[in-house]
Amino acid sequence: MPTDAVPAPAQSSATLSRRGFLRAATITGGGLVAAVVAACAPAAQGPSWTYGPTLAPDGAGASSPSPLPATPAPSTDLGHVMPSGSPDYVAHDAHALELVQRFLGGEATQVEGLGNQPYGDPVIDGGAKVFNLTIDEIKHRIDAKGAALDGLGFNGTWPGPRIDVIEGDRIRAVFKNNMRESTGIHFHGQRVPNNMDGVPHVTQDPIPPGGSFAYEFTAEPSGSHMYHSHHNATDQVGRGLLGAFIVHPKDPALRAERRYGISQDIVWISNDSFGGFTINGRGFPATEPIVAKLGDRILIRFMNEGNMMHPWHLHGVPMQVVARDGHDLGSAAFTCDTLGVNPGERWDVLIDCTEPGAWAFHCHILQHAEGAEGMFGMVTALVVQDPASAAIQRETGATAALAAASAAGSTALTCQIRAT
Ligand SMILES: [Cu+2]
Repeated sequence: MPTDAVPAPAQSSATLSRRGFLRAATITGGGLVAAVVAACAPAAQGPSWTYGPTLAPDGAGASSPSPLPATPAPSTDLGHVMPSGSPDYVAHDAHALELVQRFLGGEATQVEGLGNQPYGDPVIDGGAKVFNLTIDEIKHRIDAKGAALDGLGFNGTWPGPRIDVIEGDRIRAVFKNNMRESTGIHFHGQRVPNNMDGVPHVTQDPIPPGGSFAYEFTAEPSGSHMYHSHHNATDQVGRGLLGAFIVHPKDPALRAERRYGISQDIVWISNDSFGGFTINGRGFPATEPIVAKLGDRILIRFMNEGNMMHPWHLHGVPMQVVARDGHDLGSAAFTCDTLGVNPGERWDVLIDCTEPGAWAFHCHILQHAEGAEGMFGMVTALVVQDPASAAIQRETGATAALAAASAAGSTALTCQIRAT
């Protein structure tokens, strides 16, 4: 690869991409909720994320115990408000199950306006890579059922397009303000000339409605960075004026796909303002799952564009933290299962997908992730498929015969879940 070429974000080598996973889940139909991976190993016991069946291999006559946890008996301390068997508990379980079904049913692909899509090839002009971006008032959906919000977007999406460049590239980013209010755009983490810093009344005049501004600078340092509004920012960033600006190292050997052998390069931008608690502009159950193959190593670039710290917790496998704010941690790299990401910070983590299953991946401030109506907001899942095993299909109700749908073409098992 020539050193001035922008590497495309690494694609999943999994048989099913994230979207493919959801499509497969969606097209199964007939009462199926989703096809969930070759993760259904007998050892994988637990609640609905990693349900473990006790099934006949052909699925015929299979009768598995419900993988959903039994309604927990309330303890006698501290005034539980939902005593066992109460209507509140029944309603909670029904809501919680419905939300998981919506997630597994592919809601992420059913809501228009997915952000974070690669910008693509820029125009080259006088040695500069030119990125043309509009700043628009948009209607944005956090999930499929909530009302469309009066959001803001770059090129019509929240987050805006993912921009990938090479360290040392000359960048010209031209923003056309189509909003009815002024703005200014800051490239967060980049060493820009002072007059390109994007702070209205400090380094430039505001970009008025109908106006444009070209930010020109040399892309450095490398790493995970962002671009966002720096004007009326609580409102403008909170409503969607945020995006990822990835600067790949000039030395190809240092780029993530070669250095770490990753199969996916994933941007994860959190926000917690106008649209509630979101990952890449979406709240559970419309968040995108991460789908990988057993043995894959993936890279996640956490970016916090919100106003609160969010401790991201991954079940099943640890995270290796290799960079902060674009700066390599070197020998200070560390391993954890919960990583707090403060507003403005970016953290790069590697995940070795060594354990098959559907692993919950969520903010561990519980008010940001789960409540009396079930999970919401900052929740997704890392789905690790084992191509050598059978694919699993999941069903609510106990009557429908499930078709084999193994991505690997091997014998399908079926998981049945009793509807609550
Ligand atoms: Cu949080």
